[in-house]
Amino acid sequence: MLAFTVACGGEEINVETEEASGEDDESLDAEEVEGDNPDAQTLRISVGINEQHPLYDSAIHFGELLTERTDDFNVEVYHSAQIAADLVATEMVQNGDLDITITSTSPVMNIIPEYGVFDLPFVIPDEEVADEVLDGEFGDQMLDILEDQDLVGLAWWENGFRNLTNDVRPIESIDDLEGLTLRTMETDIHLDAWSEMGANPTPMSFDELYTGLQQGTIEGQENPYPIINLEGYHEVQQYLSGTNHVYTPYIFLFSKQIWDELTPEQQDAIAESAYEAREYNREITRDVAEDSLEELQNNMEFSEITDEEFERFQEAVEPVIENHSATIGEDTVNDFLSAVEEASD
Ligand code: TK8
Repeated sequence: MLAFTVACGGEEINVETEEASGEDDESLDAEEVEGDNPDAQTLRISVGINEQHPLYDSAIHFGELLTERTDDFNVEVYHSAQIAADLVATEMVQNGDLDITITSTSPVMNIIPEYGVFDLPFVIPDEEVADEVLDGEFGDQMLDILEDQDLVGLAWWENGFRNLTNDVRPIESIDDLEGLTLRTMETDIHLDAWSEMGANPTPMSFDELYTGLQQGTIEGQENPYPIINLEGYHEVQQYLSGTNHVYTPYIFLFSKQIWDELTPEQQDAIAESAYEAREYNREITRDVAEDSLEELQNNMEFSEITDEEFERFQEAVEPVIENHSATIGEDTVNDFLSAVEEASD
């Protein structure tokens, strides 16, 4: 059992996980991508979402690309936080106890405050801008700062634009949010944003979310369409709103301690495979997002947010950038806003 505490929303959250011992644990369900080399080194990847989600498939695709490039490695992909939920998995990668995790950037802000920049709401307007910002100088700069924290950031993959679900009423206007209890990721910025919008948010690790919704501990949550659909939140939530309030990247994190033991050729093979799999990941994630929305519209009551209402949401969260600039770092916030502006032209 691995346990530690993170501070979020002025409260301490206890994070616990059953640490998986890996290879020989028959109780774990993983996809193995293997070459012919019996002496190959096994790289374990942990993802928090389930095996239906395009992230899992993309991680397997990474394994295929890597084993085509070299027979030095096998890859094992573990889904559904079997090894650990995002934040703990990231800590394990830092400590050299796990090779790779592909996580939302949001929990990473508990380790590297600059990573909160991606949580500022209503900044990235569409996927084209997201790609340009992440693939450009700003994205590189954000990858570079990981190294001081014993992490090697290899590629930006996609979680996507987040949308709101709940089980109380249709949310069409910001006024409808009043008092709604919402799960947010473990980031102060999302907590603050939803408080500014009038809801009653609470931070929770992703692996507790379905049960929280099912048991009614919380009334709503927000995630991209593929997650809402493939994790089955429509089974326990009736209403869906197209809020598109923030874009969450997935980041491919490799353990620096393990990385430093590899040869430059091995490092290149891994880096190139992670980078190459990015295109595949974005493509399938976007396809699945479209299909997921269609399916969700059949299973939930869907509300579009009118342009007028969208502006009211945006106005309500204006203080959030100012409130969190000092924590994230003024320079990082300004670089991010400039990169988005440039990409939007
Ligand atoms: C899955 C999480 C998830 C995130 C969340 O591991 O916690 O709501 O959107 O994707 O990273």
